Amino acid sequence: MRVVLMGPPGAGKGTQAVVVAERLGIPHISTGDIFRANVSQGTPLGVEAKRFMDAGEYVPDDVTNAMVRDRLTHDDCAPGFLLDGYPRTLEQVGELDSMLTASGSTIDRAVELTVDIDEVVVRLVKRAQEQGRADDTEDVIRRRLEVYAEQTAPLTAVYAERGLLVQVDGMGAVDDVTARLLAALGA
Ligand code: B4P
Repeated sequence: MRVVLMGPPGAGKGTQAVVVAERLGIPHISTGDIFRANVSQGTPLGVEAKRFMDAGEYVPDDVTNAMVRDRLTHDDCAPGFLLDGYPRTLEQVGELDSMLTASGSTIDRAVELTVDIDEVVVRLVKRAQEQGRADDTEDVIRRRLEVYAEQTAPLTAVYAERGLLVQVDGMGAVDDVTARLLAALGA
């Protein structure tokens, strides 16, 4: 199964993707996690990505697309994958389409985790206190929410037109959200 998981910052994408991917027996591919791993290792990709992430902006499409293109060629992606936080722009949707067309496959489901924006800010401020992530300061959280609304929210319409979109309520306890997600994916 090839799944795209969408939703605003703090919707619970990373939290849920780990459990759902394990249950489905497919790799969890988080572009945010790959960028953060590169930042902590000080690679050239990490140095480039950090400038954008710390400001709450998206990393440029060419950088992100090349990274995903490479990751999807790994053998563990043959049975499917769960993409967490990609695609985030219309250009990334087009690139993902072309990567999949080249391998003769398609996306099976695009899942949007829906949440109330006030709750998202509470979650991210809490994570900032617990983990000190550089992009979880209040100003940057606000900017990330704006960027999501401008550039990523419109993508749900693209997947809805293709009949692939399913919306899942991301509010409430983590386990309850997981159960709703698995049900929506027929797992
Ligand atoms: P991401 O790593 O994807 O960060 P995120 O949107 O904040 O989501 P995350 O998965 O971390 O948080 P979650 O909602 O699970 O991206 C970070 C940055 O990387 C982007 O801003 C961008 O710069 C760059 N980037 C990534 N992908 C890119 C792309 N495709 N193109 C360009 N740039 C890209 O959880 C948030 C918090 O809520 C956690 O603390 C969690 O414990 C808590 N939580 C989760 N579920 C909860 C629940 N049900 N109840 C209470 N708390 C909950």
